[in-house]
Amino acid sequence: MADLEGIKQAVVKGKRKEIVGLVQAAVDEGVDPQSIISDYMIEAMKEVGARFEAKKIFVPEMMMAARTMQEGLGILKPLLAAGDESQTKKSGTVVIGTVFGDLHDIGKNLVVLMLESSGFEVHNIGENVTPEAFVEKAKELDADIVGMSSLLTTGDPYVKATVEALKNSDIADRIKVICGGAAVTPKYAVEVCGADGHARDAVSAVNICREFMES
Ligand code: B1M
Repeated sequence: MADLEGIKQAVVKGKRKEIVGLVQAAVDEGVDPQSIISDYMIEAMKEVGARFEAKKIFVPEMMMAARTMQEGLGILKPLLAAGDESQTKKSGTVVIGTVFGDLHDIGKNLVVLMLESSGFEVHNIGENVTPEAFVEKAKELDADIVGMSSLLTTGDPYVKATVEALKNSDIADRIKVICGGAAVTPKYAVEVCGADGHARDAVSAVNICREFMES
């Protein structure tokens, strides 16, 4: 039987050598890759965050957990990308990055993966991205949507600055702006910063981007 709890514990404890075998075994037994991510790996990262907050672990352990999750995701990514075969035509162009000062990339990369597997053309411009770089890339690629991820509350001013830079640019009438990540609430993103939408997870990010393209 698939050891799903073992997958969660391998991420929590940063056991990189174990994760690949455990995830592969679960996949071979037919466990839904999306469930492995959402119900076990993301839950594991929440536990890692709680342990860090409680000072039971420190940055090196958090880093090992992140690397372990990324190794596990490496097995699952191709399966997710192949998942939605109904999406054959391009759904829209999205530029996405993590805001200035923030190096967290796991959640953003999951959003990228889900958008790509839903037919969007996605340009991942990385982490620690300045407001100006978001605007420049969106212009260069004639993007339909710009997405930003923010995990640190110290990133709030950069979320606001980025939304404002986009909304004050000459492409403001052509693009929609979406924010997400643990540090950003819907109220802050939409009411305070002026974004067009907020998504709490990768699946809702896809749904909101689809709504943007339909409107
Ligand atoms: Co950091 N870190 N970290 N960290 N880290 C958090 C975010 C923290 C909450 C931990 C804690 O204290 N409980 C805390 C922030 C506190 C705060 O600001 N209030 C924190 C801190 C303090 C820090 C440092 C400052 C620690 C230090 O150095 N003293 C430092 C900052 C570095 C920097 O960025 N400048 C730091 C460093 C790191 C590591 C490098 C060790 C590592 C990141 C590795 C990496 O990303 N490659 C790390 C990790 C792993 C975490 C936790 C444990 C896990 C983050 C994660 O990957 N979650 C995190 C605690 C937590 O989140 N519970 C924590 C899994 C991921 C799938 O979820 O990213 O939320 P998430 O993404 C979700 C949704 O949010 C949403 O969809 C995703 C999938 O469902 N989403 C979007 C995300 N982006 C979206 C964009 C969208 C839409 C939806 O539209 C565009």
